[in-house]
Amino acid sequence: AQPTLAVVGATGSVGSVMLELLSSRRNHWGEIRLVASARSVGKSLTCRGERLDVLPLTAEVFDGVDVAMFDVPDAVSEHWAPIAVSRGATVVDNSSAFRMRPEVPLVVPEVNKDAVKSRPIGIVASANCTTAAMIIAMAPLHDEYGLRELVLASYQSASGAGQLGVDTLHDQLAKVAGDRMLGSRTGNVRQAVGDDLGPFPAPLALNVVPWAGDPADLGWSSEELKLRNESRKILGLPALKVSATCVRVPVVTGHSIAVHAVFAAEVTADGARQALRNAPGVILVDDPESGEFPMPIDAVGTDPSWVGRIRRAMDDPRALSLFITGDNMRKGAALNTVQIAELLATEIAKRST
Ligand code: 11C
Repeated sequence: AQPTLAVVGATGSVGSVMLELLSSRRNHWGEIRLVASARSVGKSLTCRGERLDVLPLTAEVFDGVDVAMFDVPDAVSEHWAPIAVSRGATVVDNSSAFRMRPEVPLVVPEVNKDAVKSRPIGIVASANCTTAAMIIAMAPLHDEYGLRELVLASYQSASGAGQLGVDTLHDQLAKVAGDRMLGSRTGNVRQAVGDDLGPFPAPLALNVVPWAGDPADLGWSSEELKLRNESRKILGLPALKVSATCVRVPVVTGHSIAVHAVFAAEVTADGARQALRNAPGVILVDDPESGEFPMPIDAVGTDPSWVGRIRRAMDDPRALSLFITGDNMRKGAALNTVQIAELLATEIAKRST
């Protein structure tokens, strides 16, 4: 029999991309159970062409479940993932609750898929959206040149902050549309947007906001520390130097990262392109003279990390500058989680033959 899958957080914005992926990728699953908080009960959603009722999050819902994908807030994962495990499921969690625990593998399948094999507490963590998009491109460059340091600036879209982020951006864009004075010395964007900033600390329309996540140590944001800590763990480089500035931009979907990477060996732009050309999960889009750059408007709805603007640093033969864009709802969230769940399904299928 094919394994049973639970999707916890099925009614959320990442949950809905998970259902799309489960409906369009090669099927690994027998029964699929859609699970959400009590307020979503009574709803039904389509998955694999079938209408399924949303079930409430209870311990019993995990009975008979082989793999449970979670996309819920950290505190919900923290509470419910161990309960799902106690009922016999292996959990693939997309929150940040377990990512840095030593006994939990943190997996981006294109980079470290073998890490899923050791999961002593039955939980596998899926990486942060910005980290996942970036690390897929940096891993092949690390294999080629030996990565020593990353200096990063992210350009993160509104959907990273959930449906409320997307709705807030659209509402603000409607408020500022047509007023050609806005953003100039005489037009006040804050006034036009009003006080309701949704999940953002400042207006996002006609602006960039150098803050994503929660306050962490010494002035860093949680999102910036995730990029550092998760990159180190996924690449197995505990001493990797990482300095990130995370910025929210008025883009609906698609997180981008400007990367300055320093390596142990000397690099060339052509060598880097060669290393990336056949790398899993990467698409090389690097022909600026014909207007080909990685951009969120093109990457949205696609699976790979789009990589381009590859240059050797003018002042350091061991450093590269490049730009990466990926769909934060797909590789950054739903797709990475689904890919990990599929690795587990394949393992279960092998075990039962
Ligand atoms: C954002 N990256 O764009 C965040 C959302 O650690 O999975 C995802 C947070 C995470 O706001």
